[in-house]
Amino acid sequence: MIRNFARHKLRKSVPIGGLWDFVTEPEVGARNADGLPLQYADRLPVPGCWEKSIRYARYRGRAWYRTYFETGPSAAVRLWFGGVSHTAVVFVDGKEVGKHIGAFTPFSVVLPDLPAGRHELVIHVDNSFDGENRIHLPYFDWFTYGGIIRPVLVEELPETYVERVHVTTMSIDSPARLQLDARFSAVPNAQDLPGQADVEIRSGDDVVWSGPVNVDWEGKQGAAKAVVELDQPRLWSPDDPHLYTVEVRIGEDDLIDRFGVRTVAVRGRELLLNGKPIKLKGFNRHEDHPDWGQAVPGSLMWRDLDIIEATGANFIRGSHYPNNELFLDFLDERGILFWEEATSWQFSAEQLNDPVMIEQELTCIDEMITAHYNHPSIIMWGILNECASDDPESRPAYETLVARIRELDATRPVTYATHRPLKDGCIDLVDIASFNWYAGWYQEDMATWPQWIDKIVEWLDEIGQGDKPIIFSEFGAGGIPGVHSFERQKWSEEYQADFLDTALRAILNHPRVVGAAIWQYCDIRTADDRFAQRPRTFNNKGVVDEYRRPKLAYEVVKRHYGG
Ligand code: ADA
Repeated sequence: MIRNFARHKLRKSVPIGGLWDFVTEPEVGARNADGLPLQYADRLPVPGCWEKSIRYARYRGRAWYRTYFETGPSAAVRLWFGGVSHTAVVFVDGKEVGKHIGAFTPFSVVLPDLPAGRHELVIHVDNSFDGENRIHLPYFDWFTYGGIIRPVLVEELPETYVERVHVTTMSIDSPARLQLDARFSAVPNAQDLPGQADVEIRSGDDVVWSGPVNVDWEGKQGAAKAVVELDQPRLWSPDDPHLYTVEVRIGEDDLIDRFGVRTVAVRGRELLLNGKPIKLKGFNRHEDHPDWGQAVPGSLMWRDLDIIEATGANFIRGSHYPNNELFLDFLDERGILFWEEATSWQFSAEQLNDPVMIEQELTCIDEMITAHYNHPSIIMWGILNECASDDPESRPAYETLVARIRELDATRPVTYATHRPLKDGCIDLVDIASFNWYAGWYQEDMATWPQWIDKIVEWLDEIGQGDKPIIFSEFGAGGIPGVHSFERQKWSEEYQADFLDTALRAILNHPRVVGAAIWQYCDIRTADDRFAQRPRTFNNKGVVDEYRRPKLAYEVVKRHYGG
């Protein structure tokens, strides 16, 4: 399962997962003239994380994957990668054809004039912490796996093809107004650049809008824009997560995507969905499981959503990176609201002043928003989790990243999770003030929750930022599965349950707070270096453990969230 609907009727698009040849860098023997290995010691599943094969359970570094694919006659071949962790160099028939930094965003390589036939595909994958990568670092409080962690596709393209289509809801009253923005490309020696593309919008099987749209070409890049009016739109919402389909055809190529007709907005202290205030009750969720690492299969994603929804939650924060698009498809279908953020974790002001790292963050933002724009479940974009937002030296980085998000998407609110309340210096740049706070775990006593919320709210008012929605984007306590204590000591399931009971009562009942995201949904593996503060080398703040077995806290959350 790659996506939960067909993306094409015309374009040939073939998944090439399966067992690929594999060899780690130190095991490479003889190489060819281009430096590629001649022999591969092993075979590993793709998608997958190599740490989930016992031989490579503790391997960190560089490794080679190889497979073969067949193509028919076409003007170009596109290789699409859903995510390679965390750096990939791509070789086709021995030649380097592409490179990508960042584990969690899709990228592709287009090869014009690749002859029909059998081709060798080699990927040099790197999860080490040296080299050019600046956005996956060894101190993060989650484990950075190695491997081709998301699916791979081989696509055959004609001379002109659809790159993407973005659909924006401009207004929802009948007739709803939608803005359509489609982008096209042509291969370098394309003869004919069609002046029109055809668009069809469907609700279920009914075509509700169709028409030709004009395509303007600049060189080999084409763009088409149109305003679409829909009578009696069926709005997307958690109660009725209705999805429309948009199909774009140009010449012999097509692309199908799904969208929801809905608006998200901030009005003063309120967060509005379709013009009505919403309250977010949710969890932070990492993509991780002891058996699959970050290459979480679709069936587990679906089960995670069962477990989350059964608490009464309506919201997930995808901490701390862009999520697998299949998961986003599921959120769209189930009507669960989502905060998606670009990859980051506790960067210092010095790191935020490194132009290479900012470039990599910008690429991550570009790829995330371009690919995920149409998902109605995404109701806000996030950046820079717990970075040095209190240091004036960091401000330019916040300004640059927020500006890029607004340039790519003017419709969704922007936020970042700060753990520096009372001294943060960038909240004026974003639409929602989001706080990570751990009163009763890292700070003081859990009984101080109500006072802390008041203090944070007063401080926001004092700095002139009080007219914004407030989210508690993280709060949680470690509960080691199976550890019980009459004394309700830290690390026991009882302490964790008490903590969440106290924090949720304070957060959900506070009139100024519109959202809560518990840290966290499930226990996750963390970086080895964190062993001293993280028993089992896990972040143990999940309300279910790493195998999704409930802890005492799960029922407590359910009572608060109304499940
Ligand atoms: C931070 C961070 C999380 C996690 C959490 C914790 O708030 O954003 O990724 O590390 O703390 O468990 O301490």
